[in-house]
Amino acid sequence: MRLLTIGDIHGHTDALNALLDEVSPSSSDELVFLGDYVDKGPDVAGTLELLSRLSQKHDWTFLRGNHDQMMLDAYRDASTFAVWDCLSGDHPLSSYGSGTTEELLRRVPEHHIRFLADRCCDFHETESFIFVHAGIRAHVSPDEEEIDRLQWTVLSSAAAHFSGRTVVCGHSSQESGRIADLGHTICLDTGITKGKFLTCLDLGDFSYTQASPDGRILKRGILARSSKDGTHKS
Ligand SMILES: [Mn+2]
Repeated sequence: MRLLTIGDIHGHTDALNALLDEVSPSSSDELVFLGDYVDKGPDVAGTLELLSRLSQKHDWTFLRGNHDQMMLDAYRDASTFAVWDCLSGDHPLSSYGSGTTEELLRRVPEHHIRFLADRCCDFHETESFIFVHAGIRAHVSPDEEEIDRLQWTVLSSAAAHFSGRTVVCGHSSQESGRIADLGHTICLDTGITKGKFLTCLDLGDFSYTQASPDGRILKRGILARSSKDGTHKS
C-alpha cells in the first residue's frame, strides 16, 4: 500500500490523466487530493467528472480548496458570486459550454456539485502527516482549525506543527515547478496554471512524478527531504 498525494489541478484534466496512468494508483493505495480542482484552467468539467467518478470507486481523500469552496458558495448563494468571479480566472466554466459564467454555473451537473459539497473534506490525518489545502496554525489541531485558514493560509507563514507531524499542502503556487520542502511542511502546488507541473508524491519513499499541462510525463525524481528544522539532509 502506498500513501500518495496530488497537488492543485485547476481543470488540467490532461495532466491528471497522464499522472494517473503513470502512477497507476489502486484501491489498496491511499491517495489524497489536495484540492483546487476548479478555476484558472481549461477543463473544469472534465476534471470534476473524472474526480467524482474516482470518488465513487475508491476510498480516497479529496480535500476542498479555496477555489472549490468559492465556486460552491457562488452556486448556493448568488450574493457571493462577485468574490468568486474576481478570483476564478477568465471563463472558468467554458468547459461546460458557452454563455456567461452565471448561466454556466446553473448548468453544472448536480453530481459535480455534490462531489464538491459532500464528498470533499477540509483535512485528512495519518500517523505521520496532516493534509490540508493551504495551511494550519502550528499550535492548533486540524479538527479545531478554522476552515478559512485551512483553505487560504500562505506557505510563507508555515511553521512546525506541535504534533510533530509533517504538514502536506497545496495552494501556494511554486513558479519554479518544484515541490517546496520546508522540512515541517511540504507544498505540492507546482504551478500547473503557470505552465509548470501537476505533481504526485509518494510519501513512503518520497518519489515524485510530474505531468505538464498538455499531458506529458516530464519528470520523475526523489525528494531529498529537509529535516524538520529546515536544514538540508543528504
Ligand atoms: Mn488554493
